[in-house]
Amino acid sequence: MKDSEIIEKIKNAIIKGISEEAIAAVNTALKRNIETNQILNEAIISGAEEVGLRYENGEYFLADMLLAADAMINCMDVVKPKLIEEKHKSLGKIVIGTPEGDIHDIGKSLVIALLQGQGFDVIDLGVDVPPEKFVEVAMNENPDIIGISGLLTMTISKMIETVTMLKRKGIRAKIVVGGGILSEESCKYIGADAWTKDGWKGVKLIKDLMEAN
Ligand code: B12
Repeated sequence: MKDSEIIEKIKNAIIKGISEEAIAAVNTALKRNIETNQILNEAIISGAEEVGLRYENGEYFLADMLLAADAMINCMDVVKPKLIEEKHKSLGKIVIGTPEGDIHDIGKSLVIALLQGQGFDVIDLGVDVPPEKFVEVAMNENPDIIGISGLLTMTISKMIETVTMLKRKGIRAKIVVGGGILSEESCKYIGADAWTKDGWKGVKLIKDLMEAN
């Protein structure tokens, strides 16, 4: 089987929500030394995006989507040890979470895997994180970057509250917001330093922000 076929196999198994098939294909890919970045980007992220689209189009129901999310997370668990083994020295520390009121965590999990794969230390605050929690952890951990993953327009106000509180407390970390609903305009409105709706672009702009520091 060609490498591209194994990648397709992982992606299709995620889309179908068949964890065992997806895990077996990821293990094959790792044995064949297919790059972890390729597995993440072309199979796992690409599969997650396709599932999101199908759900939005009404082609998929909640149960289909949750099975697919499970398969994706199971695949990431298989890839993670390899990602950690590959990283040599820490590129920086990132605290990340979704704003209060928002429980979408598929994109956050993916971007965390990408960041860890590139050598960042990531502290995951999880979902539905109140502004005070971001501040508390930022004060204790002194991260280089704070990431907020937001998928709901109605929680933009919470992102603003979080950024305002972080700045008021004198936190100097750069703030990056990510998520499918964001735009240049909403980033300015939130008061963040950068924004993205693409995981890889996010990793690149985080690296750029670190260099500019
Ligand atoms: C899956 C999903 C759900 C799942 C979430 C499961 C889970 N565990 O995450 C469930 C069913 C629970 C759900 C619930 C709801 N959802 Co929903 N959901 C989606 C859906 C279909 C896919 C989101 C997704 O996972 N995309 C795939 C990932 C990979 O993309 P992503 O998140 O953008 O992440 C990428 C980048 O943005 C980036 N990134 C993400 N975060 C970060 C952070 C940083 C720092 C960086 C650098 C990068 C980065 O990296 C990722 C990889 O490239 C979207 C529609 C869509 N197509 O996006 C709606 C959507 C987000 N949901 C929506 C809504 C309205 C809801 C509900 C309110 C529905 C309801 N009426 O109950 C609830 C809200 C629940 C809550 N309180 O949070 C709306 C939001 C609309 C809006 N503008 O506000 C959307 C857009 C659907 C729509 N078109 O109406 N949802």
